[in-house]
Amino acid sequence: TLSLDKLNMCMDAKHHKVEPGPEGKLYGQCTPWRDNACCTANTSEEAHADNSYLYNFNWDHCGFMSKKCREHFVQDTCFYECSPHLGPWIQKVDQSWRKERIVDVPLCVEDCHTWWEDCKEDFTCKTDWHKGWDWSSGINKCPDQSKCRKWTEIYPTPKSMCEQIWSNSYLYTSLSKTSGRCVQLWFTGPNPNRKVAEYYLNNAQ
Ligand code: FOL
Repeated sequence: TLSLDKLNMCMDAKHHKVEPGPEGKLYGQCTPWRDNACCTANTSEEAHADNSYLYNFNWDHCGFMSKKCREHFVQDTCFYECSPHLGPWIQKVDQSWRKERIVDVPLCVEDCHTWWEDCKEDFTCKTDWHKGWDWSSGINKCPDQSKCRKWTEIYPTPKSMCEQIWSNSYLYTSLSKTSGRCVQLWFTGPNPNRKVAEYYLNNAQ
């Protein structure tokens, strides 16, 4: 039976399970979610592959993405696909590939800053990676009018990257991981984001 438990639910999107639950084995960087996850083991494995079947998304659209930068995108994919505690930020959308999305999830400052720092020597061509690609080859390529440029020209600040890259999935905050009021992409042990969801559910934004 489907529950409407905002503190423990999966969004209705492309690869999410209907309900969160234990997975036993999740792959690589997705292992922190294994006790309670919205992703399957298969999705967790695909989250680590280039041009994976999840979205056929090509990280290397402006030459090779560096390993340290890519690790953050893998972590973001694990977070997006596996998190069971995003209820307060789930909204309905009218998109061909998903019925629900996350909006303005308050991201911890450390996670946003290290992500941007580890990518700032890389290159990209677009601020919003959700739309406007040339998909004619099956994977996303930069459209003609969008030239590859230095990361820092496209995203001058960590805030601009974290908020714009997935069309406001994340809200930039200056909150630290220890505050308990921002979500963490990187964690070990029990999922710290449940308490964050609880806080925002009781203190509606
Ligand atoms: N990570 C986070 N944190 N939030 C997300 O929303 C998210 N979404 C994805 C991956 N990680 C995420 C999914 N990424 C297309 C492009 C990227 C993508 C999913 C789909 C895509 O097909 N774009 C088309 C438009 C499709 C449409 O809106 O109908 C394009 O024009 O490029």
